[in-house]
Amino acid sequence: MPGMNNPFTTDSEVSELIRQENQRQRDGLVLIPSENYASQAVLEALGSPLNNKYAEGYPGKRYYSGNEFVDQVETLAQDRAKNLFGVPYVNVQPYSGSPANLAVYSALLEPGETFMGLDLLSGGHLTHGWKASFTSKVWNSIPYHVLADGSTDFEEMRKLVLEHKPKLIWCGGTALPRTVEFEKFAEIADEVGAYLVADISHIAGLIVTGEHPSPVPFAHIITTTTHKTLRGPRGAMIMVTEKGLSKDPELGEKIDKAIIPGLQGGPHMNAVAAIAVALHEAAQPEFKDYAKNIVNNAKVLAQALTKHGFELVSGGTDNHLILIDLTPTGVGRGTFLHLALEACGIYANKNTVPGDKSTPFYPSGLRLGTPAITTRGMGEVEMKKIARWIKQVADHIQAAQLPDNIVARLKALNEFKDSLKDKFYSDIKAEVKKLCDGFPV
Ligand code: DSN
Repeated sequence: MPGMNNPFTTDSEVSELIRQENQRQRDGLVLIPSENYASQAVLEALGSPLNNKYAEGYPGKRYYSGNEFVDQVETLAQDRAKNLFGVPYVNVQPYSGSPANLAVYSALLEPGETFMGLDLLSGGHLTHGWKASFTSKVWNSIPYHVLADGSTDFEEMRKLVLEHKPKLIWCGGTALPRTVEFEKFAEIADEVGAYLVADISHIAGLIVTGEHPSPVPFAHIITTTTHKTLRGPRGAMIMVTEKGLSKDPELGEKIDKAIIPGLQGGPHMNAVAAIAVALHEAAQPEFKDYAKNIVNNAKVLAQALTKHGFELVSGGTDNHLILIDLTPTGVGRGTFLHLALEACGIYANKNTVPGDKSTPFYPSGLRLGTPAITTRGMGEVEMKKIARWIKQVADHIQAAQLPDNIVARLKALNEFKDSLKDKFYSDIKAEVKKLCDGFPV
């Protein structure tokens, strides 16, 4: 079967690009906290003939024929998710996280109704109501924020909730280094009878292993992608809890209808099968060790970075993710550091920090995480090495500052990109590759 190790031969151009991307993933340090290495079994399910099947509808109720086996695949994925998360209802068909979140809006709100979500600049997701997202154009978005130390500003949030009486409140985000306090969110949401929806995309793998508290007793609905700490294929799930069903016994059917015929056509049955495989893997005892190691590695990396003088949002981490605030060395420097690290084969991403004085395109922070390098088996020694490289690179680019003027910014960025051809970067890249060779994917 064609896979990452045996690219197909009928299209040499695409096949060669896949080979090169595979090599990049092996030779570099993937520190982007939302990326991971899915298992060969997951990749094979994705590349299987299930790709060829149309299965609009749900098991036992499809619009096309020939569903004997895909029905069983989808039921298996549903049952595994229900058991692993402890929920009575799940939909495994969303194409990815954004469509899953859109389906929740469409199941719960009429256009124009009010909802709340964490502001993007505070670490929320685009679909939690960012001004450029479709979600804030169709529904009325009221953002809440985090404080300078990275914790949720519950005082502000409660005030806004009581004032605007949102019908839906999102909790969770994409750049939160600390534990999400689901119980506190639930207390406030319950005061106004709002639906609490937990987006656990980043931490799903930590939740199923007990490394992060579960939102199940507190939220009505839970959405998650399946490719981050859960280490499955790109895809998503929407779950309804017992609490959700007691609020509205038809919530499950409403979500199902929001997905199809509301938003999507045929589910990607190859992805549904790969989700089933990933859920099976996540239920194994080894996955518990994996999740524990993710968190331990993140803590060690955070401590090492702090020792090197970096300022971390919230001062550290409780999970898989670290957010470095580069503001003390200049506003908007995340872009420069992320590019310089990329030149060394170290992949992290530029990110806004709470109260960022810059923009999402030129943010002042760097977001990094340990799920992918932990999959490779790296541990404390490697975390310390990685922290040293990040320090070396940050010191090397100290002079790079973001000009205020937009035209000057582009010029500065282009000059900076040119400077990355320097031997300083290729030397570190060679050392990074040497380390990676010791931890095969
Ligand atoms: N793009 C994802 C992340 O990196 O966190 C969220 O959708």
